[in-house]
Amino acid sequence: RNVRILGAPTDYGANRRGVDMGPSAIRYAGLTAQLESAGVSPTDAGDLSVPHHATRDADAGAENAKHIQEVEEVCTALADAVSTALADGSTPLALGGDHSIAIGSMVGSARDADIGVVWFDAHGDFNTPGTSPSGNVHGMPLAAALGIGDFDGVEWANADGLREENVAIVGLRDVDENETAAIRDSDVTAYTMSDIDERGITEVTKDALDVATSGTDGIHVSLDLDWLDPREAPGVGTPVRGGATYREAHAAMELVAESEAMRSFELVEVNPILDQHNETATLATELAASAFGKRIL
Ligand code: DIR
Ligand code: MN
Ligand code: MN
Ligand code: MN
Repeated sequence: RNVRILGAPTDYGANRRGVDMGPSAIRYAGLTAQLESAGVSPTDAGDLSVPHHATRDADAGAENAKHIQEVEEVCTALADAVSTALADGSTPLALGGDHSIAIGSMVGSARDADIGVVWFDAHGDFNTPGTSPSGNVHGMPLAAALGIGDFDGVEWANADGLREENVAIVGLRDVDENETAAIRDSDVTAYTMSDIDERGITEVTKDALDVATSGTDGIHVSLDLDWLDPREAPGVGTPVRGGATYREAHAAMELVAESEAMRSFELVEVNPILDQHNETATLATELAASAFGKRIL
């Protein structure tokens, strides 16, 4: 399969400088070589143009949805790039950047298809401007794509071909108070780290893939590197102890590959400034290889 790499070097959704260097860090860590070792043909389409911080008001946007205008610009461009890649027969691989870019990935992936989503993350990313304690849009992408709360009817943010019933979150361990209620009230399926402890990563990931593939044309896989334990992935803006291990993460990505359902993929929240020796970006490239089918034998 052909994979089209789309860099989205933005930090507007995270209010944290450095995550905008994620695409560079992931490329430098050897992404294309890893993808080739998985047997796919990568083409690097370069980076989307993201308005530079110096040219924008540092306090732009509402306090409860910081830099929402810039997030909209980046996501609109990414959605077009994702849907164009799919129309050309390629699998889009978006490189964040913070997790707000997932709005663009999902909108683009769901433009001409019914999709499911598997969301590997420590966090629920189910906030809205009305519930968010931080005002950072990277904590809102699932609610945005599903049109929840303030995002109801917000055209640029809603993923048309995505239904709550086909969304699975895997690895939850840090959920804001209002988010808990919103996730419970929704029809998304959420697996916490406790579920992984009890049932193992294989069973949980298989269930998540069933949720996402049931009645859909394919799935978007979103990998927030803070899903992993900070010992494995220290270079992220919001680390939370008790995450997935290196082996659990590879096992999950291998199941993603086995499902043969992946339509679009993204690696987000890599922040090389908070890292040592580009460890987290390197990990991201290895996990991408597993997700695209790399096997030892
Ligand atoms: C937090 C952090 N729940 C927020 N979210 C993150 O700002 O809404 N998501 N880091 O991955
Ligand atoms: Mn800012
Ligand atoms: Mn996230
Ligand atoms: Mn997260």
